[in-house]
Amino acid sequence: MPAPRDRQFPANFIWGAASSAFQTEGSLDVDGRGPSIWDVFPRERIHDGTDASVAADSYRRYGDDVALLADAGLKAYRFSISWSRIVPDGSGAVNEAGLDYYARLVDALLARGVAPYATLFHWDLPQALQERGGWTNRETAERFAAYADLVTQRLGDRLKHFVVLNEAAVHAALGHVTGMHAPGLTDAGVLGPVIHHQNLAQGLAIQALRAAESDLIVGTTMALMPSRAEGGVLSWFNEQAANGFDEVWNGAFLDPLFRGTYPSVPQGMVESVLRDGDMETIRQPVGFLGVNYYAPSYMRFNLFAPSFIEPAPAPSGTERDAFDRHVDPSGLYETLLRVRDQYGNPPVIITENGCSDPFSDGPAVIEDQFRIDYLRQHLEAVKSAMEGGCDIGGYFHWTLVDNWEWAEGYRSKFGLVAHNRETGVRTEKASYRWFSELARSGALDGAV
Ligand code: GCO
Repeated sequence: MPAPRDRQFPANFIWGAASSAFQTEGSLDVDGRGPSIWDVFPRERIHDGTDASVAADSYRRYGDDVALLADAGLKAYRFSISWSRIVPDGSGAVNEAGLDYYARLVDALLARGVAPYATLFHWDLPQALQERGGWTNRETAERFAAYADLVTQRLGDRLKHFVVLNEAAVHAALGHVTGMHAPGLTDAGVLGPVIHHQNLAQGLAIQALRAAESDLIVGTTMALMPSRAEGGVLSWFNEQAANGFDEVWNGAFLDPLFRGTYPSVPQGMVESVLRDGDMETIRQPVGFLGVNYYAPSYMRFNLFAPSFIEPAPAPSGTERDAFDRHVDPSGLYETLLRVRDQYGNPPVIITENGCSDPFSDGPAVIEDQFRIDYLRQHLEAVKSAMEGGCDIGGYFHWTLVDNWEWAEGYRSKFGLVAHNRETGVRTEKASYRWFSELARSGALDGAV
């Protein structure tokens, strides 16, 4: 990866922060919200045995979040809308109180000059839809489009930026194959249908959004990562494994959206649910592609693993974060160039990037130099990619306030700001101040 030629981001580059409803809002039982798949996911499968009933308490303290964003000079906030706050059973009656919450949040952001970017689905499917098969059921895609239409009808006069889906690959694989996430299934046989119905939902929703308001900027977000093969004597086999994984993890979402086709491995997995016309529905122009990046993956061949593919450890000696993820900004650079070269150089926004404190049930690390270092390295990769011609318009840090990290519960903390769940006090970390200076000046400090 080349070093950036200079360290100044353009003046119109969008600096923001990202979050999601279930991880952040808390107040799960108020104002008519219906249960989602994460509400019923067993507590025993959360590492610290917690639930998200408090989270960052943002349902009640969203005003504090808005002040933190605006005071930092951030120009945008990516949050997600909880489907089950708005349509508690996934289809049918609309819950006005749920819509009101998001209207208040959007208005508060706009009043402070922070552009709202709303993700429509960040993994918290209404439980009532799961009981009808969730994403294995084609109907869920239609219900999603109806919900997306409702949101734009009601908020689209003020809310102009949408991220349709968040990381469909993670939801498909961790929720339906490994069982680490809700709905907690361990059935590789449903992977194809879950992938395809999310893609279809996305296509239908993009069409609905565009029909409802013509001036919306509609994107979608993917968890893109290079799939690298373990070396050694089996390296040829490992390459095949890594390529197969890449087709399912990255290609199964990029190719349908930008080319209207599936790569060969996922094609075989979706065939049973693919209908005439689906690929035309899925292939849609987007205002931007959201790229979430944390680390590359390493894969290898194993004769005894399902589909002969299993994760491999990162090469020894590489730096790791608290998740044991390999800290490797070159994977971000490589991903951005791939999008440039293979998918027609669409406008891109980095919709998530960041790192966790070391896992701990104790308080957050306030002097978080490791986070500043991580961000600086990854932003160098972004800048180098821009200098290489990638059309990258913004960078959203994951996340603003420490929140509830899915199966890790509260023991993983990604925020620029700490949150004391007993007192509600939010404490700015060193990274908050650093990121704020960057957002104001656009100048990445430190030597190249
Ligand atoms: C994602 C996840 C986030 C996680 C983050 C850190 O979109 O990847 O949505 O919810 O909190 O990735 O692991």
